Amino acid sequence: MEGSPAARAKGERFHTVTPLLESWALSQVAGTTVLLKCENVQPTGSFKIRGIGHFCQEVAKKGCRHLVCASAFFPSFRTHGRGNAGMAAAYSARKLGIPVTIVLPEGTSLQVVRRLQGQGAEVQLTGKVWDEANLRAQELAKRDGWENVSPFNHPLIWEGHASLVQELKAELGTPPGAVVLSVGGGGLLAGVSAGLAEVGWQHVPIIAMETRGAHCFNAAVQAGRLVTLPDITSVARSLGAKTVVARALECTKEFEIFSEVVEDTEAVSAVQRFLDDERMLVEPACGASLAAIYSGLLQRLQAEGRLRPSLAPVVVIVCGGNSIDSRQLQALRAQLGQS
Ligand code: PLV
Repeated sequence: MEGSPAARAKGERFHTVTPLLESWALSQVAGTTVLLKCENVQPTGSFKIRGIGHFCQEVAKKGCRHLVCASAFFPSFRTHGRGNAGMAAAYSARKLGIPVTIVLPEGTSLQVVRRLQGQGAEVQLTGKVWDEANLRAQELAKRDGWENVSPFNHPLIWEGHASLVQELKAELGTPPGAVVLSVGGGGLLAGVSAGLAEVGWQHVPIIAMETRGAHCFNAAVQAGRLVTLPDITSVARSLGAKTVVARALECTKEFEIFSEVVEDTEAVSAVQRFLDDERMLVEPACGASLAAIYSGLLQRLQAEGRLRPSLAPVVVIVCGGNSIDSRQLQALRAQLGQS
């Protein structure tokens, strides 16, 4: 096994060091330099490969024989979408030569299923939303030698995501004025927080974005305890965890985190404007972060004195561009009355 591709994969890095690009258009809107951390160009189309790749490598070293992962996906009317966590787990498992089962909510399109199967994954469909698929994944993971890959709830996942901040430190040297990111289950938030602490940037404010109807972090922040949303009603299904991880809520005590919620219409307009401005098509989950700029939220936080009036460059994490294509964007705009 020593020299086999699977053995070598245990030591190899699965993610790419992503570009950090200055956006003229977004900087104009924000009145502050905006830098884009382009996680949409990762091998599996989102930042997820950082944490999930790291997690899968570590459990493979410990002898895991079968991986299982529940993933959320972008529901489509006619077209496709894919679970970012599922894609990252399937990719990592293939590299490691370990079988993998991906559990997705029912209603996932055949195209998603085929794409995951194309990565060599076995696919199971169950439940209506991610949380229900996850229960099934947890059940399967009780089998001997099986390991459940949580898309966001494990210290190894956060450790993997933290590599993103190490790249920022290496490229920027000095701390950014703020980091804007999207929150689903809270893994990216927990990972970026861990990374900020690691590089000595724990004072850098984080703007944590969600869409209404997938706002489990904001609900928890407001209540001061974990809250389970009754349902996911936002179109940003990749943000669709009903409860945020406890670590995300703890982070609010250790870091300066502004929890902000935008409407689906704002997230989807941001996707359209970003496509026109930067010629990159991203999914609504990422549109939530871009809306922090396009909807004037950053400037509002400055006006309210919560962020400094003259800020160092702000980093927006362009978290993923997977679960969308031009037809889906059109359909979303029509659904939200934008076209
Ligand atoms: N999406 C997960 C979990 O959903 C999934 O299964 O694909 N941006 C994008 C593009 C994402 O795909 C996700 C998570 C997030 C942001 C949010 O990251 P998190 O869950 O670590 O907060 C429920």
